[in-house]
Amino acid sequence: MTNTDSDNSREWAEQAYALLKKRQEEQKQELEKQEEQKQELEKQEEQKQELEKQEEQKQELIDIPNKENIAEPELGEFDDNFTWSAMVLAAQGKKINQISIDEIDWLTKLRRGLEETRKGFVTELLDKLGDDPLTPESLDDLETLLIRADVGIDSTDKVISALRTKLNEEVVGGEAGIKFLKKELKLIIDKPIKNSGSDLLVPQKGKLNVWLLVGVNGVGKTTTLGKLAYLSSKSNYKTLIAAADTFRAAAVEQLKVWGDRSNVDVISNQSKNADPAAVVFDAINSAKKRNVDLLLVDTAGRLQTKNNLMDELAKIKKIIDKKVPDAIVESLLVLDASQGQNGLKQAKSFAKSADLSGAIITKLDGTSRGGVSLAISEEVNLPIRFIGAGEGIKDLRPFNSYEFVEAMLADK
Ligand SMILES: Nc1nc2c(ncn2[C@@H]2O[C@H](COP(=O)(O)OP(=O)(O)OP(=O)(O)O)[C@@H](O)[C@H]2O)c(=O)[nH]1
Ligand SMILES: [Mg+2]
Repeated sequence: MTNTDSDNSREWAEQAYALLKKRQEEQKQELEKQEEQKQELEKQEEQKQELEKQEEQKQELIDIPNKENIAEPELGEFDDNFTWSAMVLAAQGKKINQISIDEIDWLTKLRRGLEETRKGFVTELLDKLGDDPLTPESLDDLETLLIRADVGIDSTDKVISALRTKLNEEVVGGEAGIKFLKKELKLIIDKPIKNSGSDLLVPQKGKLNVWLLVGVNGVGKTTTLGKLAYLSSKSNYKTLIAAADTFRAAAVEQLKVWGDRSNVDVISNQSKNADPAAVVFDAINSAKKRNVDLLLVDTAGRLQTKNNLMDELAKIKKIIDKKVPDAIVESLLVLDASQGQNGLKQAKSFAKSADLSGAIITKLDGTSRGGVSLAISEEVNLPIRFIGAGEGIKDLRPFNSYEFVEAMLADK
């Protein structure tokens, strides 16, 4: 190789190097550009999700029924609903001058709410029975209908065998059959209530009562708590709310709306990932200072980590036991009636680990599965304490088994 050759090849190599370097530089820049674009896209996606979340939360707040629900209901028509409701009240010993529009309004709602349950059940049963006495075949039909209404196998067995025994002893007409059925269903629902020692759940005066509302997400815990705050403060119990669902960002706002409506304060901790037990700790301090009768605790239906809901509840309970050992604590499982058998499953699993003292059945309006209340009583042995039939602040009442069974089996 001559010198010139070597000079040339050096020059060539330099050029090649420069070219490769440039290409590599360009590739690097291209990669950086792609990375930037990717990050920009990710950012946009995050912003979009954040906006969607905000919109969802806003929607939830909008979904909370407005204040007009607190207005006194107006007396409706003198119709079938009124007559039925008045008769149900009269049958319980109410005098004419003791009946309020509120009560009529509620019973009308309850009866309407259970219409779907009734339709697939009593109406069909009455059609089948006609005016004829009950036969073993009609008992088979009844069995199917009860199971279909989510009354549960155990309750159904109990009722059917009681009817069968009666049928062996005497002739039972259609109307008498329904009457007997109502009595049997009421017995099933009343058993855990009687066992609990108190027919009606009310806060005990002179003590701090703490009611924890527990249950899976979306069943109506927060809404029920809002309605309970209203009932309680209207009944002159000094009431306070603890916002111990620290998972859902909108939960505190949702509670504050309910609190405002019933003039009940909400104790919360707005910081991200606040500890629910710490919120309860603060709330108990406030409750003691203010001489509160009833502290209502909203809990999460789902958590950010996989740690168990039950562990979280246990932690909350521990705090209560430690800080106010003489408090009267109620753990009330909230169940969505429209979930039927799934609700029963939830009740069984919560009952196993969460030391429940009662159940609240919500969303009885517009479901065909009100019968699940019987399964809860019979199979989980939980006293039903309140029922909800609507999204308004007044759409929750203490549970009354007579009214419930009458509404479930109302025959017109
Ligand atoms: N129709 C009807 N809707 C109800 C009733 N109770 C609650 N809801 C509605 O059910 C939805 C969920 O209620 P929430 O009270 O937020 O349920 P939650 O159990 O607190 O839900 P999480 O906090 O997500 O676990 C809301 O849209 C409520 O308005 C009821 O009795 N009837
Ligand atoms: Mg909630």
